[in-house]
Amino acid sequence: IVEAQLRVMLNEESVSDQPAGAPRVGIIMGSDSDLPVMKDAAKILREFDVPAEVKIVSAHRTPEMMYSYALSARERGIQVIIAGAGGAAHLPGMVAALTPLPVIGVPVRASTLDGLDSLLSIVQMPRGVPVATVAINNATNAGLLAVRLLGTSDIKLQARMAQYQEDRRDEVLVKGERLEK
Ligand code: RP5
Repeated sequence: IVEAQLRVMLNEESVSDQPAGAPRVGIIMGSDSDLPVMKDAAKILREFDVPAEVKIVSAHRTPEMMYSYALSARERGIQVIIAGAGGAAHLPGMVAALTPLPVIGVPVRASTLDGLDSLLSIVQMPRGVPVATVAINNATNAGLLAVRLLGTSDIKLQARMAQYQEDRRDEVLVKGERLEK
């Protein structure tokens, strides 16, 4: 269901279809209410033709599923996990505790505390269990960081990231030139 919801969201923004192949990145989130934020990670991965899977896995509501997801991810070929959650956002940290894969945490602004609760829940991991935490609601950066991590052993992907950075730089320069005119 979440994949279908995601397709609808991404098609609205005319993004290309899911790239073929076994998923290399697992995008998980605590609730379907996180999808409007987390879709941005999927969008980036599609842009870079990195196959990804998207699932709802809750640390609190489906703890058994979280456990089996984290324990099986590596043997299924997943190389990076992006985990988004809001409020008492335990999902990224719990998953990081269960897998040797790199975990990127996305604090989702989901409550009356403006996302600060999610940010602190995700970023304040104890020594020994790292989660690479991006800014509140910044699933785009989570997608980009996943591409960079994969790029350390995939030179084609790394070259595409370098091109992406050049394109962003050019965009800024063009905007600057327009302002000066
Ligand atoms: C967390 O609680 C989810 O990650 C979500 O951000 C938040 C609220 O979930 P819902 O009540 O909208 O399902 O587990």
